[in-house]
Amino acid sequence: MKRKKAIIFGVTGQDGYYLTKLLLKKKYIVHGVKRRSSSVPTKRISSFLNQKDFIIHYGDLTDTSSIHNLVSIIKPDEIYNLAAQSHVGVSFYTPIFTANVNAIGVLSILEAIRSIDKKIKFYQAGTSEMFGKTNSKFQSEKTTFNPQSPYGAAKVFAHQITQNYRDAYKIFASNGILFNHESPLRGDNFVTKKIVSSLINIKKGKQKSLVLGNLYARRDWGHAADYVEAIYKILQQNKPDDYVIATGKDYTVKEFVNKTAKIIKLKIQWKGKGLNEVAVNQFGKTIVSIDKKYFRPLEVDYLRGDASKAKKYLKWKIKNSIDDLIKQMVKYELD
Ligand code: NAP
Ligand code: G4F
Repeated sequence: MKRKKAIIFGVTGQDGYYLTKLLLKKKYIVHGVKRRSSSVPTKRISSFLNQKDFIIHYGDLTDTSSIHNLVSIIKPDEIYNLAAQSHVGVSFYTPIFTANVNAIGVLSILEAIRSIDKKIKFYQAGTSEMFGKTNSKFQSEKTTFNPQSPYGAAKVFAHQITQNYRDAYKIFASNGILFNHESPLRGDNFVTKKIVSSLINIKKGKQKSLVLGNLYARRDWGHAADYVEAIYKILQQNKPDDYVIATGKDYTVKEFVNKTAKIIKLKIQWKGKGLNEVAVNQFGKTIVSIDKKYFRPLEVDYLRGDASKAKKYLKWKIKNSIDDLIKQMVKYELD
C-alpha cells in the first residue's frame, strides 16, 4: 500500500512534536517545516531527526514562495498547519507579524493547494481564542466569534478563509477549534508551564517567587497528546468539517497554582486583594505575587468548550485529566 505523505507547518512547536510522533507511528512519511532561527529550533523534535521517514525543510509562513515550492515538490496527501505566532499576549506587541503569519500565511497554504493539487487535505489549527468575550456557558461550533486580541482576530480570518476555500474550490479543508492544551513540552511563557517550572524552582530554593497577571481568567486545559489525536482524525473523515476539541471543564489560573502546589507538596496560603493579592508559604514569605505587566490590554475571562460533535463523529476521547497533565509536567521538570 502506498504510504501517505504529510507536511507539518509548525513542526518545531509543542503540537508539532506530538503530531509527528503520531503520524510516524501510523507509518506516514512526515515532512516538517522549520523556519530560520539564530538558535537551534529543533530541540523538541531532536529524537526524530535521524529517522528516515522524517524529513526537515526550511520554510516560513510569511514567505509564499517557500510554501508553494514545498507543496509542489513534496506533493503531500495531507497538510497540517500548526504554525503560528501562538502567544496571545505577545500578539499585542507584534500585531502585524501575527496577522501575516496566522492569517495571510494560512491563505498562502490554501492558494498553494488550489493551484497545485485540490486533492490535498488541509487542517487549520483554530483556537478557542476566536470566541473571545462570550456569554455562552459552553462554546461549540455554533458559538459566535468575538476575538479580543490580534491573535484571535487573525485566527478568525484563517478559520473563515479555510471554510471559503472548502466551499468555493471543494478542497478538503477542515478547522479544529482547540481549547488550551498543554504538556511537558509547552512553551516557557505560557501560564501553565510558567507556574509548574517556577513552583518547582521555588521549592528547590532556585527561585524566589512567581509573578503572574490575571489570576481569575478561566481556561479549559487539556493535554496536547490527546488533542493531536483529534487533529489526525479530523483529516480522516469522509467530509471536511469544523470541530471543537475541549475537556468541558474549566479552572482559574489561581486554581492551577493551587493544584500544582498541592501535587509538589508546597504549602501556600492566599491573602490580600487585586494587585496586592499574594500567596505565602508557611513562614509567611511571598511565593506568588501579581504584576500589572502580565495583564493584557483585553482579556478573555472565560473559556469552556463543548466537544460533543468531536466525541460523536470523530469518536474522540480524553485520556488525560488536568491532574494527570500537571503530574506529567512536574515529572518532566524534576527529571
Ligand atoms: P507553538 O509551540 O508556539 O508552535 C508554533 C509553531 O509555529 C512553531 O513550530 C513555530 O516555529 C512555528 N512558527 C511560528 N512562526 C512561523 C512562521 N513565520 N513560519 C513558519 N513557522 C512558524 O504552538 P502550539 O502550542 O504547538 O500550537 C500549535 C498551533 O495550534 C498554533 O497555530 C496555535 O496557535 C494553535 N493552538 C494552540 C493551542 C494551545 O493551547 N496550544 C490552542 C488552540 C490553538 P519556532 O519553533 O521557530 O518558533
Ligand atoms: O497560558 P496563556 O498565555 O494562554 P492563552 O492566552 O489562553 O492562549 C493559549 O491558548 C489558546 C487557546 O485558547 C491558544 F490559541 C493560544 O495559542 C495559546 O496556546 O494564558 C492563559 C491565561 C490568560 O488569561 C492570561 O491572561 O493566563 C493568564 N495569565 C496570568 N498570568 C498569564 C499570566 N498568562 C501568561 N502567559 N503569563 C502569565 O504570567
